[in-house]
Amino acid sequence: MVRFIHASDLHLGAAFEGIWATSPEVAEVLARSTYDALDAIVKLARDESAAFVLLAGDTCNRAEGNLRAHLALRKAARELQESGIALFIVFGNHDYLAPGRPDLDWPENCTVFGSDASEPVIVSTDAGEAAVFGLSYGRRDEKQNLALRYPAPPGDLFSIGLLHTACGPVSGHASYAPCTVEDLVARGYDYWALGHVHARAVLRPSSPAIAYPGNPQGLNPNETGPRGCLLVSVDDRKNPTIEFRETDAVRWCIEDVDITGMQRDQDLQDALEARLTELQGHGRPSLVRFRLVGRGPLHRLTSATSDLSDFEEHLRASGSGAHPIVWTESIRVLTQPDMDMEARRQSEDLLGDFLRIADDLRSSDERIAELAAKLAGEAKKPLQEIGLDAAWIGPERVREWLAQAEWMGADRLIRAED
Ligand SMILES: [Mn+2]
Repeated sequence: MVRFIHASDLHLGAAFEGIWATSPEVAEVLARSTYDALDAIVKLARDESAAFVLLAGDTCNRAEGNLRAHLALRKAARELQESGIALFIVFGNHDYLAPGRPDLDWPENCTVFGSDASEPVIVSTDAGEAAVFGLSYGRRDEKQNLALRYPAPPGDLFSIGLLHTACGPVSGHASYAPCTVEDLVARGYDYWALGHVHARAVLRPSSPAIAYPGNPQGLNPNETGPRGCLLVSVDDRKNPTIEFRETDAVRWCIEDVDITGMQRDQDLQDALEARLTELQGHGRPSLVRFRLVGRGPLHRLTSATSDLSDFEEHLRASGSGAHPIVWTESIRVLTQPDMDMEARRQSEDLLGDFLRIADDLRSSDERIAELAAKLAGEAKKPLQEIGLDAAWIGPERVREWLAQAEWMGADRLIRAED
């Protein structure tokens, strides 16, 4: 049985710039987290006696000016070599083969694929041989379908294609080296080790297996839950068994807190603190985005921006000195005022009209996406000035704003009625 590890999108050296300003002790833990995840991959490879490790691109966050990341990667390659484990690397859109990238010697067990036609590397293990093919990006915005350049595999060996690609329609990721599942199936390989998409996904379980392991360490508030790599065991009939293994050092999570039934400010504070204590019990640093939901009198408090940031600051101060750290990334408000909105939505008056228009807009994915694109276009420059990408404005955020606008508008119309 051949056994190997498939990982991608480590983004070694990701900087988490926004967090340094507010919470340097948290930013420090985060800045270390991608390196910790690499250590966890090396340890897993040893513990599981893997024959080789595949890194499917965006291992380093930047191609240039990121020497620390490249040195860490080479250190990992040397550690694997000491344990007799081979390493295969392709570079992606973040760590493409830029002329100014660090020029380092790699140990013998390590294959870094170039951007030209790929020759397979045959890796021999106690359990048999496998052939590994790969192509690195020669440029950041690779728009060619690289999958089509992978040659026919040698028939008898278990053959693996290592590729950084946007396979099929992917959302939330740039369409680099786009290909389809059908393109990959047609190449005749046994396993496609993909990278680029940060969410774990097994697109096909076998003949060929096609998988994204997701990133080994979550990088932002939307990359929630356990993160890691894939441990793949292949039997003598070339059937792979794919298992997920956690490698993340820090975990992002979204916690919904329901204000329904709460009467006092203290009730909310107790609920938030109880949730932080619970997370701390998990024994790993947690970065939390709270979403306040439900309906009740506390809506007035949660919709007052200054009160909310006081809450945020209080929770951050109490959590960031703790061990392990439990840090409040933000508190998002999705609460509703204390009234029967459904009844009001049916009524034939100005408030009813307003609520129905809001509801129509909210229930159309297409119009939400349109609105997000429009706002992202308008706000591109100011966002850049504070170091944010236009993609920061996505459908999820627009839905939040719409919900807030709906309740604010309803609140004012009701007060005007009174
Ligand atoms: Mn990528």
